[in-house]
Amino acid sequence: SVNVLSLNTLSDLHPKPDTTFTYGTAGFRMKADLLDSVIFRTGIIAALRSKKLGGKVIGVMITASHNPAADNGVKLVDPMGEMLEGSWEAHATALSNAQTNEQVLDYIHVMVSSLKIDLTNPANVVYGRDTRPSGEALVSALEDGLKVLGAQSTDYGILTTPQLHYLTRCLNTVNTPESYGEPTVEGYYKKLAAAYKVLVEGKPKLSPVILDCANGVGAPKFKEFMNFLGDSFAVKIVNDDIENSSKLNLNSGADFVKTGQRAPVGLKMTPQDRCASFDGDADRIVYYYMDEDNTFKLLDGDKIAGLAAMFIIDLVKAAGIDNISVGVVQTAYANGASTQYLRNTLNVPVSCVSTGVKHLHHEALKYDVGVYFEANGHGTVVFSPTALKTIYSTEGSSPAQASAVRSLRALSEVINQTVGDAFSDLLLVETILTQRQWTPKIWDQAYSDLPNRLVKVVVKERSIFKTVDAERKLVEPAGLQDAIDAIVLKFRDGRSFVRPSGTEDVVRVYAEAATRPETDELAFRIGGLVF
Ligand code: 16G
Ligand code: ZN
Repeated sequence: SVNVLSLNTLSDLHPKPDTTFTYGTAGFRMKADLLDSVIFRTGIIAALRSKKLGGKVIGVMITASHNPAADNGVKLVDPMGEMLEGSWEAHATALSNAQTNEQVLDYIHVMVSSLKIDLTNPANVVYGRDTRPSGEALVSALEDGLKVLGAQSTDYGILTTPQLHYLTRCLNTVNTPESYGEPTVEGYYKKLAAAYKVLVEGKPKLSPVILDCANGVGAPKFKEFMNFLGDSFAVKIVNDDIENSSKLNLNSGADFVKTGQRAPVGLKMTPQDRCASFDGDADRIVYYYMDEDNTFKLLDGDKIAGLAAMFIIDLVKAAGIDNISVGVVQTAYANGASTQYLRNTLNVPVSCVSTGVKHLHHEALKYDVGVYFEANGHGTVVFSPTALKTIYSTEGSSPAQASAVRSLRALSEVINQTVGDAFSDLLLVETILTQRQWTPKIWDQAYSDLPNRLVKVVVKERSIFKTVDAERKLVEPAGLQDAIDAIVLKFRDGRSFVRPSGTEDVVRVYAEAATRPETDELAFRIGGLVF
């Protein structure tokens, strides 16, 4: 049973502030100075989750991704490197909101009995953090939480979020047929670099990619990675100042570039350049370039999904494999033109799911090869066990087929299948551009994005907004969807939807239409309905 004395002593060190917490799509995330008790209790949840799963390794990542330096957050990683199982989000929320030590203990007991957790099971937890200065103290809070149930733990120090996902999966599959790689950061670098070298072997090298690291963890970690990539990869890193924490994500990074549709600070583009931005924990990436007439062109998650799907479909064909189905998963934020391109040009099935990586990942597992990306640049490709078996048992009956098979195998290794990974997605895109000898402009020509606008509307109570159909339709407040539909009808290629944010106290309005002025007007009019 729980050692009450130790729980009380440790819990007293991490008093709960007068705030209500929610474990949402981004885990717990807020101003770092409110997080001490939350992270302490997250340690308890991680230990319970591990015990529940018979001692499997659970990951804990301390990061606030693209948010400002003063924020921080925490997210749990399940054994195969996926996001925490949905039903446990409510337990994390409940435990974080317990008012007293007694209530903390009570809730632990509720979980133990309702979930039939055997407390005598071992608990194993690994953790890492991004470069935020608040991370160090929060790690101590986490360690205190892990002590409560006597969890075994390993501190992996500063990591990108996807590296922690990778490590968690490797640790849980070590010495099994599903082994995912050597469970070290070096093992991660070696695996990706070896696969990348196979993919670009013998192809003329492209000009260096200019890489904006948002002054976050991606900078030191990508530099480490370069020791393994060596000559195979040419990069020019900008925004790599992690000493001055106020610069983290400031006017830089994938979120800034995607939202503002402009280049980050510290990056002077010329029309020859191919640029990419990571976010603050390196699980998102967007590309961009400048056209001859100096207009900024964004290649977002939708463009990456299109490129990846095109490439994989071609490779599967070239390999002479005909029993692997490729599918793409998007959210309602995917540009309408990207969905058209996937469906009508590539002829791939496209599913639309609710916002949040866990929904995309889950849906992508339904295909043999599932490509999923959010427009914001978070995404990856997952290969089913059947697909992997086919790829590894096929040899190809001509040199061209054999080479396509080799590429497919290497592709399944270069891609981080646990979660969207900016490093791995960068290598994926660079592979395709190198194999095809394409400029970003050629890549961009697959389709033209419809103009689109995303606006935030501050409302009194965002919980009154209820959506269905992968967040594309409102069922509450009553009548609002009809009003939206009536307006959308008047716009050429018009599409608009309204959903409550899962991470901010706002309602988001998305609009797209045939032209920029029509899009702006559509967004304005739908926003007016919500307000
Ligand atoms: C979270 C999600 C991200 C999503 C965003 C939407 C994960 C790991 N992260 O950050 O995928 O795009 O929320 O935010 O699932 P919103 O609900 O405020 O629009
Ligand atoms: Zn992120």
